[in-house]
Amino acid sequence: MSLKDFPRYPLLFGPSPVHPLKRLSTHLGGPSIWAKREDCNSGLAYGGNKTRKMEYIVPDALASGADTLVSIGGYQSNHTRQVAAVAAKLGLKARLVQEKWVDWPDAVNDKVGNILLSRIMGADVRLDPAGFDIGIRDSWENAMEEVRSAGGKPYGIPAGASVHPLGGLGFANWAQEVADQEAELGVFFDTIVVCTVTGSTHAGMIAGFAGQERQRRIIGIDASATLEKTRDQVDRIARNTAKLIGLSRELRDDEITVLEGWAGDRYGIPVQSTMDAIRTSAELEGMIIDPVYEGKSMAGLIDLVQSGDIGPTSTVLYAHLGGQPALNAYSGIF
Ligand code: 1AC
Repeated sequence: MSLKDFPRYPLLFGPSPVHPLKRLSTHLGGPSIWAKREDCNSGLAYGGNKTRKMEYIVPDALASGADTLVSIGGYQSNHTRQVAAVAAKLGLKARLVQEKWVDWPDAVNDKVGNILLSRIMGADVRLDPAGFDIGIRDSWENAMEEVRSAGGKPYGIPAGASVHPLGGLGFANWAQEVADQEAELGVFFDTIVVCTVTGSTHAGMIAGFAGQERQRRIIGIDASATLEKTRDQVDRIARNTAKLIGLSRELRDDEITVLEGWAGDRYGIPVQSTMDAIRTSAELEGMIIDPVYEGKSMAGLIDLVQSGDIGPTSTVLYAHLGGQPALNAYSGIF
């Protein structure tokens, strides 16, 4: 079985844009830095990385005869917002468990940004006081039971669509898309930088690039602040996805890199380097990134360039995953 054998329901405009970040590259004085923009990959509620994953999950959801997508995330989950958008597009209901993953003192944290968009799209949004955890949660299983008891047919999508058996396929396909864009543009990205929390974005890339057998580093920057859980999850999903898409060898341990140092102490809480990275991207490139995911991965990228870990002759692709609607819930920091 290869990636092409999995049914895919089109939700994206097409390949997401790839473009150079010239002023950022000049500012950092070394490698050539580019971005691939999942924040403008689709017309569904500002798109994002989960929309790409949903392309491979929707066929299974439709085949199951479900009438309700049930998912989970924090109050400012990008994932649940994208599930709400896909449900609206398909004419399904969305039941969303929004846990208090981040204890953030912004009065409108549970009212603006992603959660506002989910409400506008008609999702049944329920707040839950539980804190951050990337694992499978009782609240999510209970939500599916409630849908069943009310006579509905739920289809469960775990946090970030990550531990869903098909959750890595969307980004395995991203890796193929990158290879096609490299051929068109005449570049080779020897280094990919991506934020990682629930793991399947990063893991899917690892599996997808492994099949290309070219020498490149895929650097996951941890933003979970629960490093070992994220590392284990990336490892598991990458290996599972590699098998699914028919990689003819085991992944090597050195293909799975999750770096710590930019998450701060807790998921969802920006630290100084996050804020600096957000301002740098905005002021030099007009590229808006967020305080939970991309601000942390961009802080990692900047430090890795400045320390020489990413060398001056590298060509780097920064994966923008589309987290920025959460900015509304963090206005206080600016
Ligand atoms: C953590 C999965 C995640 C979200 O938006 O809920 N990125």
